[in-house]
Amino acid sequence: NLTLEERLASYVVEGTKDGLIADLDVALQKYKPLDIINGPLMKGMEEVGRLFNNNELIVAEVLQSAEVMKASVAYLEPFMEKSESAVKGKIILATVKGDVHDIGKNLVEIILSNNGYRIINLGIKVPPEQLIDAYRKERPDAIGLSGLLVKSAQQMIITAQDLKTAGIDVPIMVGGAALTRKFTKTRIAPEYDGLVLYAKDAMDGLDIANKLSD
Ligand code: B1M
Repeated sequence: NLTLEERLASYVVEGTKDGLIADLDVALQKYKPLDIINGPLMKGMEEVGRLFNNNELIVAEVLQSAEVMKASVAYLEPFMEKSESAVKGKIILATVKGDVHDIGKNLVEIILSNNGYRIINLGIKVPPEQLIDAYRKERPDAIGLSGLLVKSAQQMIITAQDLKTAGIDVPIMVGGAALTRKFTKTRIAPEYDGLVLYAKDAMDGLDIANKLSD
């Protein structure tokens, strides 16, 4: 017999939604929505990553796990705290060129938009040119880049260089499992004229956005 927390992780690992919503409802009596995501569901996703790494899961199975995670986030979203504040700023979000992972980025979008930010989400595999066009059209207060592949860290460096060449110097926030705290400005873009800030998770991203908008 599994505990609630173990069951929640196992929906993600098994890639099944049978019983998911009922258990999310139970979890909501006990935890805040974001703690359900960052706790048991994330634990399941880490296990998926481990199994995938060991060739014990195939891409199609990982996709099903991703579906469970997305369905959970969608279900929990309306229960998240929202601030009624005036718009604090406009932020463009993108997963960098060559990278399709978007669950983390979309979580960042939810947290930021629930807390007073207008988000322009450009989606996945976003090349620098598309970011530059979007910047010129939207004039955001910051650009957020997400990447989960090791090569995405390199892509962020290229992106920051291209933004600089285009004369852009708004703060850049970077995040995703490909990165660590070391990825501050000196690593990503020593020559970039604006700030480059690393966010370890979506709440950290909100803290950074709030500091920038103060
Ligand atoms: Co892929 N994948 N995947 N994958 N996948 C990883 C990243 C991997 C670590 C798994 C592994 O091998 N252990 C590995 C990367 C290895 C590496 O580069 N060293 C990997 C690989 C290899 C691949 C493929 C190459 C596999 C293949 O095709 N052979 C392929 C890549 C395709 C491509 O991008 N070109 C691939 C594909 C996929 C799926 C499509 C099947 C699916 C993604 C579905 C989707 O996103 N729509 C998938 C998944 C689900 C994963 C794992 C298992 C889980 C990722 C996830 O969603 N986590 C992952 C292993 C792992 O991370 N443990 C893995 C949950 C999410 C909430 O966390 O995105 O980290 P995360 O976001 C966090 C923080 O990082 C932060 O906030 C969130 C938490 O609050 N954050 C930000 C993220 N972005 C931020 C931006 C910010 C601020 C914070 O500001 C802008």
